[in-house]
Amino acid sequence: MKLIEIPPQIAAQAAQLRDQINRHNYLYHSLDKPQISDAAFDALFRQLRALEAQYPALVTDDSPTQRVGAAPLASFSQVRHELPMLSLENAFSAADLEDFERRIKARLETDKQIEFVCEPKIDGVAVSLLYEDGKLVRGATRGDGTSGEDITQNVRTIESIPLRLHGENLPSRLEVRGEIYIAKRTFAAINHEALQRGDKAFANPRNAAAGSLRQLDARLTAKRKLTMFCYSVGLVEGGDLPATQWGILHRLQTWGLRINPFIEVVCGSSACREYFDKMATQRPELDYEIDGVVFKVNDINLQRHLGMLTRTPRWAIAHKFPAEEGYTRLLEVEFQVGRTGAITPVARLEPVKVGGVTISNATLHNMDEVARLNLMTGDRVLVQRAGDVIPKVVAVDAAARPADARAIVLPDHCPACGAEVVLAADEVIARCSGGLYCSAQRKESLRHFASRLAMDIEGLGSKLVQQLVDEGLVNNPADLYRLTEAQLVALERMAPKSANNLLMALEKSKATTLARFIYALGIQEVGESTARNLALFFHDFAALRAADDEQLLAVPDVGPVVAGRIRTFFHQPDNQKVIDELLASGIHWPQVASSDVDPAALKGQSWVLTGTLSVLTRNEAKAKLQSLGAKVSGSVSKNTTCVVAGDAAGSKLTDAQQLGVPVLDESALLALLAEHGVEVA
Ligand code: I6G
Repeated sequence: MKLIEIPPQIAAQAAQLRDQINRHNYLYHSLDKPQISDAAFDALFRQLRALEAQYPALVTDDSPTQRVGAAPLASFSQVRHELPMLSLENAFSAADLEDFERRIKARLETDKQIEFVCEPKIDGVAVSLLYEDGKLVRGATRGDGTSGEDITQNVRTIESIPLRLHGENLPSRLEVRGEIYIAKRTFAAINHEALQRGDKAFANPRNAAAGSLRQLDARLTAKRKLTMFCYSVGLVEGGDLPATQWGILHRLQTWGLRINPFIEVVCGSSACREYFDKMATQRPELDYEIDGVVFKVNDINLQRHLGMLTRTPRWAIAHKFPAEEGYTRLLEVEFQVGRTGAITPVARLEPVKVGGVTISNATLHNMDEVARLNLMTGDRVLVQRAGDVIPKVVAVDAAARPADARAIVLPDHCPACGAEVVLAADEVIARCSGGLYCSAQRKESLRHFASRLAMDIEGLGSKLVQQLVDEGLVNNPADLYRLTEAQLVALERMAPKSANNLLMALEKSKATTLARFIYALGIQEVGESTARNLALFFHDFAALRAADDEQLLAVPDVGPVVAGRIRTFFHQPDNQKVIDELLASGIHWPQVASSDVDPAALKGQSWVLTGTLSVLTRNEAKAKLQSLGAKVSGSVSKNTTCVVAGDAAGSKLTDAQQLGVPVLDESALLALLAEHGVEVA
């Protein structure tokens, strides 16, 4: 290949453009003080891209044009943190804060006031960034604190994270820690789009940020507009940092990293409490979720003196906010019909602002919950948003009950199809008995079938499903694959291009996995994780269809109720017909690999899971242990073989320590599973 020589003035121009872009990025993202318009910034960016296109040898991997572009990964690799990423002790009251200060003074044997750095605690995802000679070389999740996932390609897409640090006295290796998050406004837009597509909304911005960082294709992460506040350093080699927490944070800022603008230094625990109250007032106005504030001893030498407990530093504490609440009036209760006919009461409320968010709906879960609350329409109710965006009614102000309050009565007929509503003796959930005759159930089943974690049919959201069902074009999932362009363009607001896109998305969705297909069928009680276990166990769909109770009960996570649901589903003639038609339409998946897992490797052992795991969900960890024959129990006894302790593990960990039961952290569990051939990616 002929290399084009780069004229020196072109190289200098590219370097200058890169510096300008990095500087304006810093002014905009880190200092929140933009000096040029978006259009002027875009013009600089376009110029640099044009030069790099003309002279590809100019491209460096820390060029601002190179944030997105890496090929999608097959899986994330694990990263061991050279210094563990700790957790924080929690305080819930002024007394806890006073205690914190008292312990510090006692340990330091001093009566002098202690200086604390205070900052908001961002409700996001903790990460570590490693810079070598100023260049970002690795991004990793906190994971279990000992090891996390390598998310370098994903953090590179985040514009507030510099690909190269600037300024003086950079250490040769510097690990920066902080919280990646999604702004409230961006979160609302992401959820709006998800709902339009018919996908499930994220429960809160933290889940949205975590989900976005766990994308194997960094181009998807780039679309999510994540950002980051840095709050401390980990590893520092080949350079010195200031001797105070405050100084370190501001040094990070001069190097191009983003720190929170509300950081303050105060003296003593009562000033800390004042800061807490101030941030609690400020909280609704912030464009990001915070769940409390963090206090750290400012003097790094004192921090060193104080040292650490097993998982938490003695020199820092998180003071958490209580759940946000507000009173309003229950205007009406509506009954929604889900995919499996479950009838859920939903509270329609007089709009009320709680934690800066206007709430006008809340779930009431089921009629037992309505009875437990002693709730009547017209009541004054207390609504809570506990970090989550799905609010709930937590109490009734019985003294304020109006004279015309009305009892809430479960309808005896389905509000969508009029079929009888039944409440089985052993269930709390009432169901519409209309089955597939109920248009609400049909719509919900189709929405589920098309959703992202099921067949992932792009463009087939709730609105379109509603149109297709209402027009009588689609009654079951197999009908989707029979749709024609002519039928689609005849729908209101459906342009030929959209019709074609949908047909292409339907065609694309035919190449799936066995686990997704099983999940898409919407069998009651068969969620994503059970569908995966069924696929791994049976490998073959025909074998699953024909499975008897004994075989089903051998699948991890499947008990008698779930086994019964699966058998009933596959015995139903209507379901059999739809499945045959789906398979005939060309839905296919790669053969599920037979694994070398020994299903009796941990036979006779009893395991307990506690705390929050970060790589696996608790259910996944449970299923994987069960796939090796272990029993997973909810409480620790002297017969427990081992306890797996995640983050913020509670009394089960203490029980294990007292009883001398071995305790593993998540990374040790992952290693054990991998040793036994269980996939953990
Ligand atoms: O989880 C955390 C949130 C915020 C932190 C933290 C923090 O500082 C503002 N700081 C430390 C040292 C740790 N976790 C371990």
